[in-house]
Amino acid sequence: MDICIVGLGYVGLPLSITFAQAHSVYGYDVQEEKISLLKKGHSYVEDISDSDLAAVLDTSFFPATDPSCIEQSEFVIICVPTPLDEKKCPNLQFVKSACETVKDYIRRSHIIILESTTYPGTTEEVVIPILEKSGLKAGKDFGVAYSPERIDPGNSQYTIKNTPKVVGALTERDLQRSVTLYSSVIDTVVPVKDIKTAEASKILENIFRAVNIALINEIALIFESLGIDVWEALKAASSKKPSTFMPHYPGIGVGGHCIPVDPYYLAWKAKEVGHLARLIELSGEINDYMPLHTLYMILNKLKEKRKIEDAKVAVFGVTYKKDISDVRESPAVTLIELLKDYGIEVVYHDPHVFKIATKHGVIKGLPLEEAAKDCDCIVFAVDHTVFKTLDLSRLQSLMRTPIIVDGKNVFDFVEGFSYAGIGKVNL
Ligand code: SAJ
Repeated sequence: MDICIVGLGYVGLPLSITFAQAHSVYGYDVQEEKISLLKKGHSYVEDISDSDLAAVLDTSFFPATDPSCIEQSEFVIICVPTPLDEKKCPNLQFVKSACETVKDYIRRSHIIILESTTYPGTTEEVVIPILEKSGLKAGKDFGVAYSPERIDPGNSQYTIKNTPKVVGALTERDLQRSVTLYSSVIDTVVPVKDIKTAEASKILENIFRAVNIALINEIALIFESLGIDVWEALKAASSKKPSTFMPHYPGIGVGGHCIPVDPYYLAWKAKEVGHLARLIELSGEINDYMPLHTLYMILNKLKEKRKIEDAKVAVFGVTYKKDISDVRESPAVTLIELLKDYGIEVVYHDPHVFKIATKHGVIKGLPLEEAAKDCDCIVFAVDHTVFKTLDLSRLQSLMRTPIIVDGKNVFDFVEGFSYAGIGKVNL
């Protein structure tokens, strides 16, 4: 089977490499720099090594800037971003432009599959009308399916191959062909009754996560004021059988391409049919509040020792979650912007991230000791594994004021520091 993957990001590239184990795969992307990097054997996606790429490059994986590769394929899988606009409404520009390209090369017996996370109805209300501008009819001349991506960046335990793949399609035949395709490289495929069910399953799983994270963030704030360590309470609550308690953990906010975004896709669609997604939107507000709560925690600690305007803060960790280099929607970047809004000198250290773009401009990361030197507070915004074994006495000797604000329970308690943490007992 020849396959064309449209969009070679953190989903499309790993999916291409996975399919290339068993099929011929064209990888098409509008960003020529991505294609030229791939052609030189360089992967820009952390989960794909250059050796993973080398194993299939030009033998079963063919990066292309020419969209005519779409026509030569039997299956066309669209993996493009589905962000929000500034009003937190769905921004389907990338899906639409990908479909506008695909329609120019669509042919009979094609199967077109969307993998981007989106609101139920997108495939039938947005994708198919654009594809049918070709003059061909969906379900009759070409097939259509939806199969949500379930990539967990940085997770080497759960891969594309061993993560069950949900598939919904326009017709029974489209479903069979899509199930056969995915089953050729993925251990478990979960066919569902139709496209909307498949779209709904993904948005449901991500909203479940976002709401549960908001719940534990809210409880963390309450427990801080009650002098209860929420992390200890979570350990105890998790001792129940897993089916009745699924632990989620507080932090300085939620980041990434999914959790801060996807709930608003359904909230927007719900309004179209007269529903206010109150719990979903409230969860987003609670999660969005967490960087502000962290800021107040820092200011409260600093004011005991230093004039705010004279203070220097070092943020340790700027990615959206631990042990990866992705900073998309990172709450740590939001926190850095808030600190700078207060005129506080901010530096950061993150072994995974060389520089970050903020509304105050680009900030380059500093090596650990340089970041700590003469600072008045170190904020652990991310629980990178390497942070857990830091030499705190060394850090203390470098700092001007030994204050630690711990966003992710990196440390239990630290001798010789003034310590506060999200969800911790803060004296
Ligand atoms: N987070 C918390 N507390 C938690 C879990 C996560 O604050 O208990 C924060 C993280 O720090 C991060 C954000 O939420 O900032 C998102 O965390 P995540 O683990 O959901 O990270 P993602 O977005 O990489 O999760 C991906 C998503 N997969 C896809 O979108 C395809 C998500 O839907 C999956 O649930 C997750 O992988 C997974 O664990 O599989």
